[in-house]
Amino acid sequence: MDRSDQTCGFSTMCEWESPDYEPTLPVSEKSNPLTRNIDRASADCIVRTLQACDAQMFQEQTEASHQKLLSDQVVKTLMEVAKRVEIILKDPQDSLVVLSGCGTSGRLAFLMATSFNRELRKLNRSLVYSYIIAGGDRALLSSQEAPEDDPRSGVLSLKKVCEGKKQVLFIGISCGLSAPFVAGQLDFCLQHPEVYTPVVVGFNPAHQAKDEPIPGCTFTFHSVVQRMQELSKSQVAFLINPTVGPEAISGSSRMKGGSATKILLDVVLSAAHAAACTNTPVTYEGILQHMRAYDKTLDITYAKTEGMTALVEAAGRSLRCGSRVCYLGWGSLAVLGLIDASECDPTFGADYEDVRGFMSGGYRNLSNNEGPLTSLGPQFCISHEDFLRSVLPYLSDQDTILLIFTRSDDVTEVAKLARRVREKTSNLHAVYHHTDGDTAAAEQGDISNLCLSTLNVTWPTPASRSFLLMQWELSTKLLLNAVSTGAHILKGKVYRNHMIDVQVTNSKLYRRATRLLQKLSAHPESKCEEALLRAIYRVDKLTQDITSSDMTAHTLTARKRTKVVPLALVVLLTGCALSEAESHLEQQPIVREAVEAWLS
Ligand code: F1P
Repeated sequence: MDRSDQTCGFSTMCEWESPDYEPTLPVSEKSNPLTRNIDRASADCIVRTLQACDAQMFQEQTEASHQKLLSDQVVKTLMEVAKRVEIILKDPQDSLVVLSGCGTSGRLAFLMATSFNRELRKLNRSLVYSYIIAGGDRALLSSQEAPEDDPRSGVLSLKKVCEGKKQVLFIGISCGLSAPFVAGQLDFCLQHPEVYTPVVVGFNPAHQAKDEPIPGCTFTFHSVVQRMQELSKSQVAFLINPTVGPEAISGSSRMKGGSATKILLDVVLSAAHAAACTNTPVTYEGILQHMRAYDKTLDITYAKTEGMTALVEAAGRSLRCGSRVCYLGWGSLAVLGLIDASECDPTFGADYEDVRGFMSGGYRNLSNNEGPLTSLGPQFCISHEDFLRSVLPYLSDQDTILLIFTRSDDVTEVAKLARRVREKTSNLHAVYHHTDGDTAAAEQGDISNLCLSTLNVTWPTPASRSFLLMQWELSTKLLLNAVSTGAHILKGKVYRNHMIDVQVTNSKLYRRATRLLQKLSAHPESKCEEALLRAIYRVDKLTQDITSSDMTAHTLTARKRTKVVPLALVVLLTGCALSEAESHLEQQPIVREAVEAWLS
């Protein structure tokens, strides 16, 4: 494939903001004009394109555009929410701050709730944060998309964590303002204002919140957001919904949606902590400055384009030949490795063995609600010991191993593990965060000598260690998102800028898949849905049983299948039978190539 650099001309920066651009889609589902040909780009161009997409997060609001991260209204709302958290921190008795979401949003809720609780523990204060993730803790490490559609289970889990509480600040995260699980929780909060103050975080304008009926409910995400908008005038509900531009891979909210979630909530919770613990009042300027500092985080990270490109190339080579990519991390950066790896399955139809994360100390250091999950299967074995036992013996030079650590970690331990890995593969790389004031540890040189590439990220000495860690976390998220996305692009798992092998395991993904088939095949919706169902049920003719089943049944069956959308597309474009499409895709797994080869 000719991976040219043509996508790297970024002249169409704001095309997506025009009212005529994909007018039926919310911002979070639109395709980004910057990435139209990212599937054919070189590794270097992929990284630079992702940089340009991420930069859209910090674009200024213009008169015609939606509110942005740094917009006046957003900053004011962040201040108000921070003050609510401050009140709870000062009087934690019978109070709670709950962060909740599905998929990546739930994983980030977990990361922030546990990190800020850790800060409180250090100060000997009561812990006030709880997290909820749709599908429970197994969803921290694996794709559990179906519970996202279940508003009742959202409410039940909320009631459970809040039992006996008299004051709850509930922060519901849904990047697309779309998950029924979160809509149910917000609706419940609105019905019990004496206890609950709801905050919604998402990245679409309010009128673009999902308005699809939720089976068994009288509300939609849209109607909940409308009620909240009304109530936000009297500050009994809050909406934090700046737009950050379409995702680099259409709808992949794990990328900018996840990063923006982390930026916003890190800023809110840090401001509240400073106010409650060090008497530094929450101010407009303080919030704005903190947000701007994250803009610098992007600059510092992407200044390492060359190192990132080397990692994308190495990971892409591994995935292309059916080998694996492993992230071996320390501290909270390891959690970002676990998160990034867990998302490859639903996003690219990857196997859990393709990209895996491991954490020093495993569940001892993870601090998840349900404790060790190793009994659920090999996918849930996450410690470095698990890696040494079940992965290391089978490694070869084709596998890519990435060490992720900081100056604050035990560098001797990192060097020890690096030596073990190096005995099996030379394809070892490192990402190392440190400040310009740090003196290099002796072992650091050893580690670099053992690695094919080392991405040394040097940060200015910060005002606070906790802010430095948050920057390292965001930077690691950007890096790993680039590595896993870039590697899957090189493997052919992206068609133009769409996740062609997306799992069709909940209503949002089912609709997205149908839309994608319409866009790529130009056939009407009914025909596309028919092809999708044929690929899900693996039949050439749909039976009465299939057509009379509801979407939940379809998405449950799709869970057991692979390559659903690629198959449906080949069938639609060529008119061939499913079995033919299957063998064609086996010979040419890069879907764009498979389709073009057939059509020519
Ligand atoms: C939640 C989510 C995503 C995941 C996939 C399915 O989305 O689980 O995190 O990557 O797209 O949906 P949202 O509710 O935050 O929009």
